[in-house]
Amino acid sequence: MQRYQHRPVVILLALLFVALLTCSSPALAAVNYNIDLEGASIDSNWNLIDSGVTYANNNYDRVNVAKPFLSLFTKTGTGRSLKFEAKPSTAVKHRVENFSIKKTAFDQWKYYGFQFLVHGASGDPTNWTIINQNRQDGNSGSPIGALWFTNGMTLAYDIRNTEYYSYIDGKDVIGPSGSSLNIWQKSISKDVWYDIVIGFRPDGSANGTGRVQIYFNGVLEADWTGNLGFPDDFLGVTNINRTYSNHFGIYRAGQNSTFIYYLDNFKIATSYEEARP
Ligand SMILES: [Ca+2]
Ligand SMILES: [Ca+2]
Repeated sequence: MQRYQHRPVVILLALLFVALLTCSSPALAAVNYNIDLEGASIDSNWNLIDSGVTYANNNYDRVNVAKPFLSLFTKTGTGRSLKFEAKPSTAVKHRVENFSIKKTAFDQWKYYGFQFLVHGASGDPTNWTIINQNRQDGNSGSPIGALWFTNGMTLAYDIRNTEYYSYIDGKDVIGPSGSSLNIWQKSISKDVWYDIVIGFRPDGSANGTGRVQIYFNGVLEADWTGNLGFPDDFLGVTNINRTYSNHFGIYRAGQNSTFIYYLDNFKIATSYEEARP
């Protein structure tokens, strides 16, 4: 009798294990953030609050940009979007940006999906104009992933790694293969809403497992694999961390023209399907 007395406990544990296995798989994917701008507000410090989450401003420039504005202009004609505006000026840089997520770990997928429109009152960019960027923590250098207008109305996605960089923690240096690697380009019209989803998985090492996917209007247009981001101690910078922050808004070289951009249904998720705006 003695040897069988634990049998019900063993059976119960086995059932629990099976139940856990069955339930855990679908929970792996998740929408982390959903910035639909409905019921959102912008406080006096230019922080965005949507569905109880605060997206802190990263704005060092309140002279050459306008305060972000909750607009009635949307793709569907209902609800709210977020309007960003940079003004014409000869200042070196213009910045009106908010953080979406900070200290995001490397070696895992995040998908950043949103709708956007460049207003017809905007001048064609004449210098770099970033609308979404991933910046590696602990390095004040250029972004490791940037969605940007490089010149004119060509939207591009560029990445950086140990071969491609332009500025590392105060050292103005260009990588052996150039300042950044372009992996996608698209000609954009003003006054047209577009959908984009950026899949981003930095590795920050030399094993080539970093990956970026660009879905444009529902079509996979770029699927790039390689080294993405910087390893610890790169070029002697001891505080480079294998985490990054995502910023959205406008960050550009100073230009003598207006740039107005609308953003809506910005989702951050662990799969493309969930991040589709
Ligand atoms: Ca909301
Ligand atoms: Ca909306």
